[in-house]
Amino acid sequence: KLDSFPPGFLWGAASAAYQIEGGWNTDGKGASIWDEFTKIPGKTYQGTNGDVAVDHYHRYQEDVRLMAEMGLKTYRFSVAWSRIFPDGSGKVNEKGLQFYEDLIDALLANQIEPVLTLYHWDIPKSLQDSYQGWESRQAIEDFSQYCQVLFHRFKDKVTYWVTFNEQNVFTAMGYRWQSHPPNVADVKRMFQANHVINLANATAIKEFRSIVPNGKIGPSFGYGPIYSYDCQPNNVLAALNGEEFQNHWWLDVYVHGKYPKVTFRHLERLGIAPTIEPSDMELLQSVKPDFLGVNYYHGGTVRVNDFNTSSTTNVSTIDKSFEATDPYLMQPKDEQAQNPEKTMFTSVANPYLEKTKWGWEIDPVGLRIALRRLQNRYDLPMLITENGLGALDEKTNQGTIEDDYRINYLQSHIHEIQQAITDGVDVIGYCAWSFTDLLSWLNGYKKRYGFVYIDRDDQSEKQLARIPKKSFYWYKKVIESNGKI
Ligand code: BGP
Repeated sequence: KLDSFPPGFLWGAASAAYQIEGGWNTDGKGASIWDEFTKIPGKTYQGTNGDVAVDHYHRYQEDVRLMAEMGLKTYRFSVAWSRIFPDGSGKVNEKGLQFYEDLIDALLANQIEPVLTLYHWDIPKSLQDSYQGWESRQAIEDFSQYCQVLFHRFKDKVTYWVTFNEQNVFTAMGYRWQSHPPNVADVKRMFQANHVINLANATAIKEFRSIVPNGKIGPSFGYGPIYSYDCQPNNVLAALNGEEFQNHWWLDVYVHGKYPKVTFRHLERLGIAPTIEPSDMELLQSVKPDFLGVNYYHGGTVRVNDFNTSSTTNVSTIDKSFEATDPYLMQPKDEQAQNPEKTMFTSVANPYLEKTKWGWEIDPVGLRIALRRLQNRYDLPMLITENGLGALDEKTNQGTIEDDYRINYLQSHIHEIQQAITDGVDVIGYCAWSFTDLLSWLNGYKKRYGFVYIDRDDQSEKQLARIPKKSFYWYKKVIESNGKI
């Protein structure tokens, strides 16, 4: 029999500013890079954007009432930097601060613990325009100013703070794949911006220690455990590479203040390692988060790249200056520099796992594996800051949403968390993604995650009406029973 969840376990749900708030230029808010990016034709599904989103900015009281009805213990949300500093720095916009204060007060009045994310991908556009955002060290200073305003204002109300949401995702999507702003395709710039963000993360945590001495702060990382395709030793080695390149590359910096050696050397050889200034590593080593935020959707399966069968290999173009010792360094260097992991591993489908409609593998046991690996390597309390199922929910003729598939998904993941806790892992809470349906960055409003359905067809004055789904009532029971499901 499994142990029950620890007393005080933080049962929650999560969201992010751009995905729910709307009011994109209301009460003095400035534009963020997402306000701009979603208007570029072809970048998002059917051109959807967050101008109105689910209008949480105007309806937060109604949303908090529903959270209270559900019995939520915690709610994770993000602050839009451009509401606080419309131009990214300079003058504070009091109305923006007041909005978050009102939200936090409403949560506290209902005994809901706020978890405040400082950065969920929306740097103010003016900072992108004036100095290329995260590529400039000036962003460290401006981010720190912004954080300090929030630390001072909410230090007595908010205990849990998240610095950056999924730094691994927004740097890759934004600086490599051109599928997020700033819409860049340059791996060297990606690693440089990533380094600056690491410094911003460390600087913010340093400030936090003196301003909010009793608070808890940490990053939320998009973690997926990497599996080897099979037990062929070269594939096992590829999985080791994958785990380092996809995960430890960030987590080792957050927790141990250092970059993993194998990946760093590899990037150096390719001329794409970040430029590190003398005091950088000292700064990174001087701070440590209080907890790790873990966003879990799925892991990845890898094997060694077989360049003999790969169409991208043209043997005649191989640069003879390659280190001949490594059998996998078979591509020209400049090509490798744009695809640095190709010689380390390649991703393959896992034959044992089902997928969602969007091709995301469904792997509850992977969550237990994730928690175990993270506990072993980093030994910090963990808060699951996201986990959930995107689906095309439809209203029945009775106007209800029977999302049993979501209940099954969440239940199986919660079960694995319980197993991990029984194993000895320190998990302090679980925030399902998401509370209401919201904007999926690239997939628009049809990919729904919420416990609360947002009716986008309703043209009455009740537009964007909130309808609790079947999963809402199920999760309410999970919370009431502290996870005895
Ligand atoms: C995470 C993000 C969330 C959320 C979630 C679901 O990476 O932190 O903001 O969007 O993924 O992703 P999607 O909307 O692409 O299905």
